[in-house]
Amino acid sequence: MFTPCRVWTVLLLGFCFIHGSWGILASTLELITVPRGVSLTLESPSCLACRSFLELHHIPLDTLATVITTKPLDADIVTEYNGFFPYSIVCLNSGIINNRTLGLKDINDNAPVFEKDVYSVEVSQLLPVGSLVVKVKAIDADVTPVYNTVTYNINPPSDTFEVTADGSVVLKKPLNFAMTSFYSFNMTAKDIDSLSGTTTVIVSDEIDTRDVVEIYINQPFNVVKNKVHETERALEMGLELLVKIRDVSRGRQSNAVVSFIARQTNGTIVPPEDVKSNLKNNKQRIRTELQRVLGPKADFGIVEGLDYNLVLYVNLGVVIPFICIGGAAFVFIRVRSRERSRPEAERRASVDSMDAAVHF
Ligand SMILES: [Ca+2]
Ligand SMILES: [Ca+2]
Repeated sequence: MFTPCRVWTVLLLGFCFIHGSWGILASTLELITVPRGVSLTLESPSCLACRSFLELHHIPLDTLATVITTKPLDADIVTEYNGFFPYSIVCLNSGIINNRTLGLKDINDNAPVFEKDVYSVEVSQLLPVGSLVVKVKAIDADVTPVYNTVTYNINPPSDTFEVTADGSVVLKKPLNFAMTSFYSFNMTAKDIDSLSGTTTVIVSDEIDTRDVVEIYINQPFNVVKNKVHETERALEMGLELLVKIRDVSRGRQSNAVVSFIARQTNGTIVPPEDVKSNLKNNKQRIRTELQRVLGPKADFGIVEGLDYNLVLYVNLGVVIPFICIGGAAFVFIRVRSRERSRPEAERRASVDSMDAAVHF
């Protein structure tokens, strides 16, 4: 015997069923017999996301009602319920609640996505083999573990790096930034059906700024900036060391200030004081190499902190004339100003006197 307001599901259409877990798409989810005169409503207070997928159709006094889907059901949306949609058919007359649980079988419709498109890290060349270089992570939005478990790979496989199951990239053999200024490789994350995401890892040298040497080159900043590679090679020839230019900045008068690191052929960084001694002791040879690249007037000087001696020397040739011009203008303005304040006769006498002086 029916209670006054209990509704009964008599037919399920489509590919879903209550308390089960297969299928995902259905336009009509359940067909309900309703006691005459009973009003119904559909609720899903514990899962607001679920409510947006379902709709109750019931004409007042009709003995049939339907629950339909308003869009394709997606198990991944309700991950907190492990793919189960809870909802209720409530009889408004009596307040009786008929609970439902719609179980959805997940499908593998999401590929893993890395948290970053590019992982860029700086590490020391002295990093021991077996050390962690960087940890990558890819998220697969499928709710079922079998579909959201990812495996990581380096593509193509690297001689220098390898990746563990949890996305940790570790060092397989010592780094050598003398041979390459940085390492770059691609990684993939795949799920069980080989749906995949990719990312790029860039590993560059962790430089101690105290190892950087700066020199001033008396050539236009843009010229040196456009010949970084050639300037690097010229310094290498002159210093007989491996050189990596880190920056070319604009010095005074738009000339160039070049920052670089020098290494032995085994990759060891040469202390800045040794590099500076080399620059001084082999100045002519280095100048000659720079002139091959930057022109016959190219020269350089060592930048010692704020001691831009060469820069100041060049600037003085410009500053001093400006000081003179500025001083002359000041005197002229002072004379004109004082002229206006003097009586006319006195001013004319003074003009005559100045004219006479001009024509001596
Ligand atoms: Ca997946
Ligand atoms: Ca899915």
